[in-house]
Amino acid sequence: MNVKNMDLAAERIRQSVEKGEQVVLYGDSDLDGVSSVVIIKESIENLLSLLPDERKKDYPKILAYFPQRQSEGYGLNDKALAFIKTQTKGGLLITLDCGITNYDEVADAKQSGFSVIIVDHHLPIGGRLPVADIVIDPKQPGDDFLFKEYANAGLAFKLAEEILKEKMSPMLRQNFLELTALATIADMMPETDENQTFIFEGLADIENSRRPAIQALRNLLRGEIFNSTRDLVSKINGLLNSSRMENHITFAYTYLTEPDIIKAKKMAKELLQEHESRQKEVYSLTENIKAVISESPGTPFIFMGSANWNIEFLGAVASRVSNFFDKPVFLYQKYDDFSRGTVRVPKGYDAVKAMETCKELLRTFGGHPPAAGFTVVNKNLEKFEACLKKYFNNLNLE
Ligand SMILES: [Mn+2]
Repeated sequence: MNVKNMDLAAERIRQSVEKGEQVVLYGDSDLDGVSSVVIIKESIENLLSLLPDERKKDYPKILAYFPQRQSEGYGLNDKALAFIKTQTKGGLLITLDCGITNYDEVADAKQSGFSVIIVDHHLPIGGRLPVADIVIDPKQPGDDFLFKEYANAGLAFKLAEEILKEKMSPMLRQNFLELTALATIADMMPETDENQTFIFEGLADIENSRRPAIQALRNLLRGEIFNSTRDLVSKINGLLNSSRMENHITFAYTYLTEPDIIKAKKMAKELLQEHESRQKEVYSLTENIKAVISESPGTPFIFMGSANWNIEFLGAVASRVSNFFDKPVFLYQKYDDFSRGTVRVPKGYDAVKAMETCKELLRTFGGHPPAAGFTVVNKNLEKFEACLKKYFNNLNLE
């Protein structure tokens, strides 16, 4: 018993390797998406390495694409597809950590000659699925597999196991599990069932990681004292949380797939510097918001935004503010016509459910109960706030 369609997707991916078909890996740009892309890319490369030499050379290079959150939003989008079409005429498009709500875009990709596999762990809206060839999502209707709370990297790992079967060496398995553990923690998935195993096994030997990127970070952090492997992991995850992109590729992806330890060490230093300046931004914004909120206590939730705030930092800020006041927090960056926001809520609340009650007012929304995001046209901002107020007031009465 496995998550639905794992076997079908693995078979389809093995076929594409057999045929020398172009593969496009389209991942969300956070650590979970990036780790998922790395795992599938390296699984395919592993299969390729077993092919005879004369066949290897005509194999098209795997294309990876990550949408930039600020300019492209979340998930598949038209601009991205247009770019991908300039790079390749059809092939196998695999979305990772996104795609499950991209109805139009998936249909468009299909029409343009792509086969589409969706690997996503987000909730399909109203149970409706895009017209992909194969959908892996434990939350899709008809998936009877009991555990549903995998990070997307957990799904990618299970798919890698199906793709490679006995060809997966213990070393490669350990290598993939490391990324799966980091992503499961970064995505704040519940640490139960198989997630617990992934984290336990993935972190067991992280100090001796074979991946140059992880080695380089461990090296760079030698001077720091960590009370536990968990502390080390939060630091590593924080450093990998860079928003730098080049040619539709995240820096985290370039870094994690860098085979050369010398180059990886240089990149690790850049990550550390970036992280430090990001920390400063997050700290000052958090303190500003705390000061404003303390002047008006008593509200059931916090809803704030500004054109001067950078969405990039708002997730981290919202987490801190939510922890501090023990209240649901909605923070957004205001653009010309619409705003993009991020939500963090304390235990017992459900950010997605809250927004579902206001969905007519929103352009997009999605995520997980503790952490979610939305876009809303600016003329609906006040109505959205009022709608949330009603929801949270009613909730507190229960
Ligand atoms: Mn995810």
